[in-house]
Amino acid sequence: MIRSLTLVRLVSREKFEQLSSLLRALGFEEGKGWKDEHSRGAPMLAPVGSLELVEGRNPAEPDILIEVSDLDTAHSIARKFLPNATLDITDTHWKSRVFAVQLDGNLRVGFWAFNDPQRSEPAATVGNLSAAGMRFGIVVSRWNSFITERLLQGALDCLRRSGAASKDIQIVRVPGSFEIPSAARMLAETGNVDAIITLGCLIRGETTHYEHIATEVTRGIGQSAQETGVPHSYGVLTCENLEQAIDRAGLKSGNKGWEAAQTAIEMVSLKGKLKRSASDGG
Ligand code: DLZ
Repeated sequence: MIRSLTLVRLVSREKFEQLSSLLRALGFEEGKGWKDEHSRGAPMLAPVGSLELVEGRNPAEPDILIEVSDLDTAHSIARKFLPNATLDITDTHWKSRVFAVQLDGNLRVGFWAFNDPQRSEPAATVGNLSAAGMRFGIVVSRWNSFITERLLQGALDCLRRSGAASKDIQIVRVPGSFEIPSAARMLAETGNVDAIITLGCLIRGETTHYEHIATEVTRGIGQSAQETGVPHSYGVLTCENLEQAIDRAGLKSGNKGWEAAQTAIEMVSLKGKLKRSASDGG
């Protein structure tokens, strides 16, 4: 298997120190150098390297291309080191800018950056927010129903607006939050839902063993998600008092039921994408 790629370029003895300092100033990490009776080497390490085959239009004239995070700063550093060199920045046909430096006889390097810096970031896999065709289970506790019914309405609103059909939403009611994990697991194991939205409300002031219930509910929901492979979203409010619960169920702090439904949609979509990319071989 490939471990790394090294491009070796011979430079003159006079230029060796000067070029190593320039490349370090431009941001290369200095690798483990070597020296014997005939020669010496100064590896310059970049965080990412690649060997790129191109067909058609050549992206740039130097055959070594070094991407930098800030082209203008790199350009002014190069100018300081090489005051007599021609170092014009030019636009490329691939939405970036580049300047080329003749470092030594056979060492010509292009420094470049995308015009839009976000293009350099690795592509991320993210779920989208369309719920069409997805099947959801909602497990909602009756305890503090004044709050949990609002969470349920928020979740249903989100699912419907995102394209879920009513026939694809199954609501399961349980006595209190403590029962949510076991009901969620039973539902997940039926294989009839793509995700589960858990909704409950624990209020510290009114619950003597609040900490124990909250810990157990959170752990149980997480465990059910991991062991069944069905995404579970967490819409169980853990509040200091009723006022805080009201805020989180539709007043000041939005509706956590709505948010939990949106999370569920995103996770179903993400799961589908990851499965497809795995079956496509990445
Ligand atoms: C017992 C209890 C208490 C005191 N407080 C709450 C609460 O604030 N929120 C909630 O969802 N459930 C509460 N429960 C009920 C427990 O979750 C559980 O339903 C019962 O202990 C029966 O197992």
